[in-house]
Amino acid sequence: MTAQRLRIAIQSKGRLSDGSLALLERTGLKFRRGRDNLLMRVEDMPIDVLFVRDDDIAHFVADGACELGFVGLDTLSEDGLDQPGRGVEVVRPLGFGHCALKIAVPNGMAYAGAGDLAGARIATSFPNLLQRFLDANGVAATVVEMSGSVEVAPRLHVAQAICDLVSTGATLEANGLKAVETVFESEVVLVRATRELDPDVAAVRDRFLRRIDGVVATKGAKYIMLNAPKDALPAITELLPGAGSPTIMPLAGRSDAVAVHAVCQESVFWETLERLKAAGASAILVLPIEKMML
Ligand code: PRT
Ligand code: ZN
Repeated sequence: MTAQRLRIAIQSKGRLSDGSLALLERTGLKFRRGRDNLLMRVEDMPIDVLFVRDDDIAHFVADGACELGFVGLDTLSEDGLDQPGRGVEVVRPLGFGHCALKIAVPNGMAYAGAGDLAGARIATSFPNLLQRFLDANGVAATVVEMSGSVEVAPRLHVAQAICDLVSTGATLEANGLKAVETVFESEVVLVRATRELDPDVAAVRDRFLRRIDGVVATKGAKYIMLNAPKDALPAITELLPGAGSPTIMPLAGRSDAVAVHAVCQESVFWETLERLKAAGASAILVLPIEKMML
């Protein structure tokens, strides 16, 4: 009997595929080259990566075709798979694929609030999320479902408003539309099957999840080293962005100053360094972090 393998579904072709692959590569797994369009095998762990359409990812996880998936929270919620008892649960956000589902109307249209949408036709590929927003705001409008090119609906007089994903806003602008309401904020999340797994597969899953935690946690994290006068230590520690308790070490031949080392979870800007310097810090070094296991 062949050993069972952990299966992870990611988007095959689209906005999420590059980010998903890049994240997998950063976990240090060795992928077998010559990947076809459907499957990629990991050489050093019993893991297969399945390339599928984003709409199928969460369903595959729920139905038993795979154990983990990288999927947009928008798609997961639109399909109702974010609800308890559907066989899927969100493990963690993955920090890419950010966008927002927004309602937009033609630039020339006056808009004072959600009430102005009463009686309107609103075109969208996310009918459930839109309907949930309309219900929550007590607005009776007609949801017109479109599978793509939603932004052209007002010009075609198919609808007066649209509800679509926005990232830069360039598409809305190019189509003479303005965003007026945010219906849902999304990013890519890691989902797992809630069913009980074979213990060996569960062990591989847990090992993989720890690696993903390490990769996502190190994104943007920096290691700061500096020297500080002892009496400036409280002020300097306060300035370190997103650091837990820093390590304080003696400096050879100095009784008035110490070395401070800290992992900063947030971005470290030049302004931060300038403030640290002004507070008395010297010899400030900021280093990238390659791997982290918490
Ligand atoms: O073939 P498959 O079914 O796998 O792909 P798809 O066509 O369904 O999805 P795809 O690849 O277009 O999008 C997948 C996911 O990417 C979405 O579910 C979101 O979670 C995420 N995402 C992030 C986006 C955007 N940003 C985005 N900007 N998805 C779509 N858009 C579109 C939007 O619909 C609009 O047409 O980009 C346009 C707006 O972009 P801006 O930059 O002009 O604002
Ligand atoms: Zn899709």
